[in-house]
Amino acid sequence: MPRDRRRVETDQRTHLSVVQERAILVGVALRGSGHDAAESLLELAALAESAGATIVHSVRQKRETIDPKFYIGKGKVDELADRVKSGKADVVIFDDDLSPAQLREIEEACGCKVIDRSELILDIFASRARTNESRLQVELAQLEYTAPRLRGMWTHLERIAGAGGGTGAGTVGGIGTRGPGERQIEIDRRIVSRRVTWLKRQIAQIDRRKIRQVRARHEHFNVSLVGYTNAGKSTLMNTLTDAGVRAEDRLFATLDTKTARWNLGDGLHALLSDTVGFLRRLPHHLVASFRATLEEAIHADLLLHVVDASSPAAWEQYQAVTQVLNDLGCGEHDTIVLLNKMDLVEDRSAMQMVQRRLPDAMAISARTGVGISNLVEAVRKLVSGPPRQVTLHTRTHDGKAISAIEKHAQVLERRYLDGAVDMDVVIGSRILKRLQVMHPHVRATEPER
Ligand SMILES: Nc1nc2c(ncn2[C@@H]2O[C@H](COP(=O)(O)OP(=O)(O)OP(=O)(O)O)[C@@H](O)[C@H]2O)c(=O)[nH]1
Ligand SMILES: [Mg+2]
Repeated sequence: MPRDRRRVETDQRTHLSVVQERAILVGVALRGSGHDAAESLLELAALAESAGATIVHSVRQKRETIDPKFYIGKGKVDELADRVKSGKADVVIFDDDLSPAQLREIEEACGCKVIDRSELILDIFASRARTNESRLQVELAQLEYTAPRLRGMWTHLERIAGAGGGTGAGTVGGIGTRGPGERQIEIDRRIVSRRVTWLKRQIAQIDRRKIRQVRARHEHFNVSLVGYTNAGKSTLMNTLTDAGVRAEDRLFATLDTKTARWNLGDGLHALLSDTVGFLRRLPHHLVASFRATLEEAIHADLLLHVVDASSPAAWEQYQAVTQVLNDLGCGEHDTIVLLNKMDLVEDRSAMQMVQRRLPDAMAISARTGVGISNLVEAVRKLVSGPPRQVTLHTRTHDGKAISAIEKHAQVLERRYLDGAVDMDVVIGSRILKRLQVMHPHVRATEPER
């Protein structure tokens, strides 16, 4: 397996199985912080399991302030060390981001690897990245997060390297060591910064190509699926198109965008793109690196914001996604909110609360197809644009233009004169624009009275 190649060289072993790590999770509820630590810890558990860990224990602590040295305080760290021993844990995962010094102190006290929330998320992305584009994006995010922590993390890195660390994005030495951090022990930090510069240049090139690709589709109506990870975006993509994308019950199943034609009936269509999912407190380096991947959403004519209505945290997830969309500069885009997984909703009252706050949201199930025809109808209206009454002028021998007009418009009256035909029609304003792109000689004027 390529991801173990470096370890084999350093350890002189012939093969290594993928480590199924035993993890202890730690969450801190800071008084007045306003974030729900219990809910957040559940999400951390889902993330850790998505990364391949087995959770042996979760620790939650209420605090007034954080401890500068140990984050959770010396007493709690000692308790944690006992838990590590008794649970035979390999890794402790914190739900917050720790300083390099805190990581080192806690590792020392617990005698095992300690990683924080951002490192875990970056690690999941590293293990999921399949295309060259997403690999470069993840590596950049990892280097930018890790590099500033390098000085303080020297011993931390040495210890991981001693245990046989990985060699780059996509490599593995257990959770949190798939990053490029380990190989920097023996390398000058200047090399890291050179690599960062190189990665940024590569990504900028990809960005430019992507922007060209996205712009080339401007004559179509572009729709992007956005939403919290695991909300059902890819499942909906498969229901609406024959894209056949991967949909799975795990976080961040999709890292690469895919675009497919969505036939809306009666000759209308849109291009539909699946995108990477969002998460609360997503490391901002990751969002910055994945900007190109989110280019589809940035330039879309319409966003379909998919919400998992069966989740008790549906409203918080909706807000987290809205926040990231605002940060990306697409908060003002036309958006239809889709309350998905209606077939799973048990707690109607929680869902009704969301519906009261979002009265225009449409209830659907990507799995059973409930509500999909209403969605298609709503999108058809947007693709057509608001109806206008106009007079279209063309030649009687231009059968193609005439049949296109007859197909997409409601013809009220026609007048023939000297080989020309004038047609009074009602037509969607967007369809009219597209019709004129396809048939440039068709003129439109205000209706003759
Ligand atoms: N019961 C039910 N399950 C659904 C529905 N939509 C999606 N799912 C399930 O939810 C899980 C996640 O679905 P995906 O389509 O992979 O979610 P996603 O939003 O693409 O997730 P990421 O790519 O990880 O961001 C899968 O197990 C789907 O089968 C639905 O309407 N009903
Ligand atoms: Mg997906």
